[in-house]
Amino acid sequence: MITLYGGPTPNSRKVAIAMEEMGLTWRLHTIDILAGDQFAPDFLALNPNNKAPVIVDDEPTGGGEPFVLAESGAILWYLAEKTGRFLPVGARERAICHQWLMFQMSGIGPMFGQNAHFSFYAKDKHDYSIARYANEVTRLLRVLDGRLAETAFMAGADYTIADMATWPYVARQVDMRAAEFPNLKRWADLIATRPAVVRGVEVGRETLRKETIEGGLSGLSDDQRSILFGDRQYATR
Ligand SMILES: N[C@@H](CCC(=O)N[C@@H](CS)C(=O)NCC(=O)O)C(=O)O
Repeated sequence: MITLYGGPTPNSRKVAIAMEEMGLTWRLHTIDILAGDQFAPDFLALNPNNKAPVIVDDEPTGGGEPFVLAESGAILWYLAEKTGRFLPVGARERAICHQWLMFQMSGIGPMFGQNAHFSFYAKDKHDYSIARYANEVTRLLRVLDGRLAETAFMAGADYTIADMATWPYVARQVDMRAAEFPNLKRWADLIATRPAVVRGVEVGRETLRKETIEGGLSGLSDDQRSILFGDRQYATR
């Protein structure tokens, strides 16, 4: 059994989708990041970086004690190696899959995150920061659209963990910008129909809050701001 510590956020969805795709048995341990669950001592013992997702695998590859792993990209890679699925076999193809997974982890994830922060969550609107990250989002979508003009999926002909990592971040953007990014639209629509994806995106749905972009964005309370972006986030522990 694998326990996923996470909630209804893009990074946890990547992992839920992967486990559904791979036919793994798993359960959710909800981490409600707007309530500050990520600072609970039990969670910090799993990930001192106070971020979800984290998995605990009771039957880890190679045996031994339950295995704890953080960072969604590392988790996807571990699960793909554990099951031998959604990872190309040849060395070059595998490296290309890794390349696109890193493109998500180092580009799309952080830049989309900062874009959401400065465009929506920040109380003080700062034009330069808004433009900087909006431009990065558009640039990254353009790169991905170009790649998907050449190949069916990000790593090549087959659906892999690189697609699972990226889809939860870009699906909504692509819906709103379909005319600009037709190749991305084709790819996103195809992935959206996969039964494992339909199940995976539901992870933690019951704790989805209207305060978040995902939930409709009604605005964060002062406590929630402190937890995510303020005193609580940056307190020395
Ligand atoms: N690089 C990490 C990022 C994880 C991350 O930012 N998680 C967010 C939710 S999507 C979180 O737990 N935030 C809580 C906090 O910042 O206190 C990964 O890919 O797993």
